[in-house]
Amino acid sequence: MTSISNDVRLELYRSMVAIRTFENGVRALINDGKIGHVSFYTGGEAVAAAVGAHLRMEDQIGSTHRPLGHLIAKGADIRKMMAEIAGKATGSNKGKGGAYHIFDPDVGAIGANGIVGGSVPMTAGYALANQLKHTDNISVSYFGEGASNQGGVQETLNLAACWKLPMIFVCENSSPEEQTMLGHKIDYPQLSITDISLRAPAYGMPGGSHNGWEVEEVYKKVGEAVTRARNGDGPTLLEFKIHRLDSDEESKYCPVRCYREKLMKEGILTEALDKEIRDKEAKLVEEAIDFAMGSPEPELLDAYSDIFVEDA
Ligand SMILES: Cc1ncc(C[n+]2csc(CCOP(=O)(O)OP(=O)(O)O)c2C)c(N)n1
Repeated sequence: MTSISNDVRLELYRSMVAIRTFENGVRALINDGKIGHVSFYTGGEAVAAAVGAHLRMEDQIGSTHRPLGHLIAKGADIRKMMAEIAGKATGSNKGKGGAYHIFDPDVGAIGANGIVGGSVPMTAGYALANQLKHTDNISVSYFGEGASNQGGVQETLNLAACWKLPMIFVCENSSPEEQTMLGHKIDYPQLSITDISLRAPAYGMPGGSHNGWEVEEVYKKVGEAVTRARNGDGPTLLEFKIHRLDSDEESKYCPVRCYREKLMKEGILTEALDKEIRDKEAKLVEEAIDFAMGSPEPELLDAYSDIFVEDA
């Protein structure tokens, strides 16, 4: 197995800290009564950071109702993101999308979606476009374990396998399967369907289930799937088990904490470097908050603009 360079390892850590810091900034605004509800990504940072580290700007991601980590790891502008969440005219989508429908096409973030499972077929559309244009760009579709049972998601898995679409299905599973799927009760020899990735062979694609709080494990598995997709070998269904967490780093399943401890043990991260990384991300988030809070509300009549594409 190829080893991960120390530069990449530190970048994975920085990316996770960036996501956590940004979401904690959003939490503070909610607590101050300055913005409304947001579905947080906290606990999934290792997945987004690892996926983001493998993708190019030209690759696309389709996201969920918990999109902030996905977008940050894809390189989205956090000032515009913060303004979008605050419903301001300077936001990524001029304040019309909010946290649940945040897009940043400049970096291939082609849509968070408040409809559970809604972005999965759309992301396959981008994969099909990449294929038809004969590029080796790929698309990554994030969804949750609840979304995995949506009809559109199942249809997309099937079609993506049949058409060998250059895409990766990334299921972030934060609930015990026993609560949502009865596959574990199945009574066939050697078969117990408790992992969502076990649906992959049913559709004729590779897949696997892994710890989603261990960033290097995620990075390696995503890397294999990215190579497959770029080489024209079709899609992969990866399931990452994660734990949805609060703002702090107390949990043993906190990806930021796990990785900080690992990198410190190995002498790659020091207290001083950790502080430098955190201070830098905190300053960027502070600037994003100032930008968002100082930005104007959209004009009422702007509600009618940017609805239809003209001269398409
Ligand atoms: C089509 C649809 N049905 C129901 C809802 C209400 N809803 C919002 S989040 C959610 C749970 C989604 O679970 P999952 O996909 O596992 O994501 P998680 O929240 O666990 O990350 C539901 C049912 C919705 N937004 N869209």
